[in-house]
Amino acid sequence: MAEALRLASRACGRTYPNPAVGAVVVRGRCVVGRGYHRRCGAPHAEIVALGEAGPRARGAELFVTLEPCNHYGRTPPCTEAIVAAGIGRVHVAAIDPNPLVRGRGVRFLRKAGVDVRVGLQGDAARKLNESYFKLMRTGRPFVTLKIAETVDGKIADADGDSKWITSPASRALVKAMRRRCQAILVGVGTVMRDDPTLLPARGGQGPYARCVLDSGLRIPPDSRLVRTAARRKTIVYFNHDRKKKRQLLEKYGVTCVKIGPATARGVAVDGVLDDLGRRGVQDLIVEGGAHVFTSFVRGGHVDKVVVFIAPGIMGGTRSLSPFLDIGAKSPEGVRFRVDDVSTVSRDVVITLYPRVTREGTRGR
Ligand code: AOF
Ligand code: ZN
Repeated sequence: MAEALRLASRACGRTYPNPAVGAVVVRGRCVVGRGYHRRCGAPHAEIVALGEAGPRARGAELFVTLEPCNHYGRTPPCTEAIVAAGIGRVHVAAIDPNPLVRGRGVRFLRKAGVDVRVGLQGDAARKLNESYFKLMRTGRPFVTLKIAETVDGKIADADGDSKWITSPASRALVKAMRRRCQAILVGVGTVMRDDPTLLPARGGQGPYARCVLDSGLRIPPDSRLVRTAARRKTIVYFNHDRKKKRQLLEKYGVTCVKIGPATARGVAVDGVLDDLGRRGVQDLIVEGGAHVFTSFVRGGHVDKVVVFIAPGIMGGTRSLSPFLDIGAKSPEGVRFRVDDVSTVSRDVVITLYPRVTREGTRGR
C-alpha cells in the first residue's frame, strides 16, 4: 500500500476534479503491476495496474489507495475490470466519499466473491486527497491560509508594504501552490493597498479563480484585478449592493455574488465557502489580509496553515500582525499541530493543521 500511495502522489494536484489514486497488483511476493491515475479522463489506477499485470492478475491481490469505482463516469467501472481479471483479494485504503461510489464499490466486489479489506493506511490515503475528501463530504473547499511574516510575526510595515518580506524562492513556492488550487482569496483592503494581479508570471498555467471579500463593493474599477477580469475568473463577494458600481464591475467581466446578511466582520465566510463549493472548488488558498485571516479563524473554517517566516525583525507599533481579535477563550489561543517544518532559501516554512478536540471543535 505504501508503494500504491507513492504512485498516487506522483499525480497529486494534477487530477482535478478527480482524486489522485495509486494501485499495485501483488502475486505471491512479487509486484506484477503498478499504476496511477494520471489526469482526469485518463484510465483509473486499477486499470493501469491490471493492464501491466495481464494474465498474472488471476488469483493475485490488488492494493488500491481509494475504493474502486462502481459507476460509469468518464471511464467504465473499475470493479467490473477487477472481477474480470480474476483478482482474489483487494486491499482498499479509504472508502471513496463520492456519493456515486461511497461503499458501492466494496459491496459489488464482495458480492462477486472477492475478499475485500478496508482501512490499510487509510489516514495517509485521505491526507493525499484532503481537498477532494473535504469537498465531497461537506460541499465546501479545503481552506489553506498562506501567511508570509517576519520572525516577530509581522505581515506588513506601518505603510502597509509587504512585498519584500519573504525570499523569491518562497514566492515561487506560493506560485506553485496556486497552480494546484482552483481559487485564491483576498480582502478588498489587500487589493486597495497592494493592487496585486494574482496572476501567474507566464499566463496560462493554473486556471484558478481570484476572489475578493468586499462587503461594500469598494474595489477600484481601475485595480489590476478588475482590469484583468476578462482574462481570468474574478469573483467579488459583497453584502451591500451599489447597482451602478456592480454593473460597471460586471461590464469588466467580474462575477459579483451577493452574500447576505453581513456579519459584524463583513461578508459571511460560510456563504462564500458554500458558493465556492457549488462552483467545484476543492482547494482554496486564503492570502490575507489580517481581517480575512481573522474571519476564517474565528469561524473555524481553516483546514491548514502554511506560514513562511522570513529571518528578519520588523518591530514597530504600527506594523501589521496577521490576526486581529480571534475570539479565543483560553490564553493559549486557537491551537494547531505542526505537520512539517522546512527551509526554503533563507525562509522557514511551517505547515499546520487545526487540532481537533474530542468534542469535535477545532483548536479551542
Ligand atoms: C477509481 N480509481 O483511479 C480514480 C477514481 O469520470 P471518471 O470515470 O474518471 O470517474 C471519476 C470518479 O471516479 C471520481 O469522482 C472518483 O469518485 C473516482 N476516482 N476511482 O476507482 C481511480 N481516480
Ligand atoms: Zn475507477
